[in-house]
Amino acid sequence: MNAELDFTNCDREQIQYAGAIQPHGALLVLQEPGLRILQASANTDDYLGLAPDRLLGQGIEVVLGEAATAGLRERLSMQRLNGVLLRLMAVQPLACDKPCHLFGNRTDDGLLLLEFERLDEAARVGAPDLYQEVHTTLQRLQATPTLHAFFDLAVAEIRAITGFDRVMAYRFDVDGSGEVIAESVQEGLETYLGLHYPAADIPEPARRLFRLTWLRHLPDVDYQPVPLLAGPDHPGAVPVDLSYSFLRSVSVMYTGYLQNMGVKATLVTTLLKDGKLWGLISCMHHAAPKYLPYETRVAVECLAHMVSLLMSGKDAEEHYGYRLRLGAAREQLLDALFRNNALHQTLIQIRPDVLTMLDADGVALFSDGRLSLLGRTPSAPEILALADWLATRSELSFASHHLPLDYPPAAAFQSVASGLLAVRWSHAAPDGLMWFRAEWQQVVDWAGDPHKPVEIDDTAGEIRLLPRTSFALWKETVAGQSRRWLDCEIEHALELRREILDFIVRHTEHLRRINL
Ligand code: BLA
Repeated sequence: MNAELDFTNCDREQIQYAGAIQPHGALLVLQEPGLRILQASANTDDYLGLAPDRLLGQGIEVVLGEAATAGLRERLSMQRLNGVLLRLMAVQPLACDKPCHLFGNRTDDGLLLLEFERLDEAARVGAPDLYQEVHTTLQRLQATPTLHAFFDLAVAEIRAITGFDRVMAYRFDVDGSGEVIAESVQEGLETYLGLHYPAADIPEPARRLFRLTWLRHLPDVDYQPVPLLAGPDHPGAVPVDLSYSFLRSVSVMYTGYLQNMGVKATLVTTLLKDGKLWGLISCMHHAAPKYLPYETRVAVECLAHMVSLLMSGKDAEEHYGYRLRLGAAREQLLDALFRNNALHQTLIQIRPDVLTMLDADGVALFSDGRLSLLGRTPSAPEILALADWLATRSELSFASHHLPLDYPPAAAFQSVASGLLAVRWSHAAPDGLMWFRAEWQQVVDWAGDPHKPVEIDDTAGEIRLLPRTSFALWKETVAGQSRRWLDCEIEHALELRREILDFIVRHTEHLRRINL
């Protein structure tokens, strides 16, 4: 066993260059503007009625005929696809009696990828009902009273629409690990609600794709990958970037992982908040492979977009009262500040002080060479060293609910300050405010041992990473962490900083005038 094995291996797999697709469609790689076929998936016969050797080197007309090719050219000229996967049109391949959806995207290397998926007549007929259902769901989502109820409803509705036997909302933590925060699961299956998964389970290349494509579908975990073939005039053809392809063959690390979990099919959509990756909706099917037609996928994608947009509002709504209280307390504090003309005295000694208004355990004010403390805080030398460290950072604000991870000396005082919310007045000096939160000894349920995300198989004479096979509940007491800082608390700290700065500037000006 190699003790030095590096789990970032998973972060290095170039999953976009898979060189193969899943079998629920066919893919052609073309060169523009001639639309000559450079590569074809080995299964084109199944969807287009022509084997790859009859396509490679030919123009797309052999598949679509002249009229449909003219239509395709027109659509392509209207759309600079910019990578984004687009449904272009429904087509009837000349050599096949079944119609297809045709999707397209352009790679950064200027290649055109065309993907063909069989058109599902029943899904097309059912689409209007489905869109009505999405509409009703949106209205119901808007009416949910809390973020918790919002996600419970979102996963239940997506399960109703898709028929997957498990649908989860998964939220990322800052370190890349994550937690199942809502779940709708078929009776009889064990629940994953509340389980935490380590960052290594979803490596960086997969996260990159989450931002590019909103929806990824794996209808059959046990599928046989279909290779991409190149023509004889293109020996050793360059690997094609399949980042936007919906048919891309996925990593064996992922399929192995799902097989270990007893999962037969998945559908994963992205959740963004303020443009950043926030979480996922992950759908799993345990009973059998499960293919979701294009019409249903669009409905889920639309819901995922709406969930992303609405959840920020829900989050804000949920803390509305607290936000109002923070605002009112800030106003009172500033009034007092301008009346007293004394920063330390006002912020620390007069009620409401900077601590009572914000949910924290201690506060430190460092200004004009003076340090004032209130509540439970680290010692004065520890705070001054921390202020010096903060002053080396380019940002004027800092929020962490695991300070010892960001600043290792904090391990010495983590029981009183595992959480830190800090603002500095300026880049010129370490002066500013720090709120502390005590360590929150919480028990976290991990699905498997997060320190051992893979098992190692060296039986074949080579060391290979295998997805973990044990999903036994593994409990870890998380040390060195506090409750998270809410967005409204961070905003409050920033607003207070701006107002205090305003006070300092006016106060200095006032003193200057007096001394003139
Ligand atoms: C991909 N792993 C993924 C994806 C998810 C997870 C959601 C993206 C799938 C997609 O885009 O369709 C993991 N799914 C989860 C988790 C939950 C869930 C945690 O529902 C929790 C509820 N996987 C491992 C380990 C490695 C690994 C140890 O567990 C590597 C050593 C690799 N996972 C891995 C790879 C991918 C992946 C390489 C990308 C697959 C691909 O798109 O090609």
